[in-house]
Amino acid sequence: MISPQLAATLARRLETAAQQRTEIDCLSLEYPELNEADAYAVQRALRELAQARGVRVAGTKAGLTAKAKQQAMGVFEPIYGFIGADTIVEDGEALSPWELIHPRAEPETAFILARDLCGPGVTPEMAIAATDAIAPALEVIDSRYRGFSFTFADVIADNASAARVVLGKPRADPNKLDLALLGMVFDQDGEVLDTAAGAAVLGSPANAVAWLANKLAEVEEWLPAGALVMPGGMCNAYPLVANSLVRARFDGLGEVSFRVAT
Ligand code: OOG
Ligand code: MG
Repeated sequence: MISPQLAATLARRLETAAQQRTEIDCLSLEYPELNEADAYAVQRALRELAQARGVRVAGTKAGLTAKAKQQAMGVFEPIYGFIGADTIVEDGEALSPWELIHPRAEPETAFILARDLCGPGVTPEMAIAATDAIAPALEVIDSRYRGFSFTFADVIADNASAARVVLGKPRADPNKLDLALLGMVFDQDGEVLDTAAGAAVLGSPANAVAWLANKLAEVEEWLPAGALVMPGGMCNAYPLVANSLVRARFDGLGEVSFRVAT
């Protein structure tokens, strides 16, 4: 296990890369022995740095929960990261790509929890029962690593490439949706980029939320009431193009969009 000092040093390296918008080499190049537990220790140190800047943690994201995403990134296991309240963007707002390094957008169905969800033993049914509402969302991911390329440990340390969450205004009762069958069309200026159904995400996004609660239990953490939970992108992520309108429409749920500033 890496020392708390090294975890803090590596977290500062990632934080500086994000703040200065400069790509860095993968941590695994210098520390090839970095394992999953080490990487989550770096991520927690990164979260502490954000909290020390006054950032509130608004929720948790799961990532690499869809086969399309796993294949695109060459990492075949789900991961998680934290969502800083300062990274949440309102539906319809413009997003400045120059604040980020090489941002990409991906559609997700956001969960807003009514009650704590604490593993182990959380089932998808329990995840739905603890959910207040589902909202359409677009996550903007941005790797701090050169060429948006990384190992499993690298991407965990880099807070699962978290950068922005564009949270849609519509809200739906999870009991009124068939989450596995929920169809989605992802477009840029009306041109279809990709399509998917909820089942792309571990069979159902509710499975991803249950996985997340159970995974967090390994480090005695949980998903608290009021948290925003992102279950993972339903299809590939696409690079932001200046001055375009990025939109995702969900069957029975509504849509979310943002404009990419020039
Ligand atoms: C890792 C983050 C993945 C998702 O929804 O799958 C993620 C990455 O692809 O850079 O947020
Ligand atoms: Mg995502």
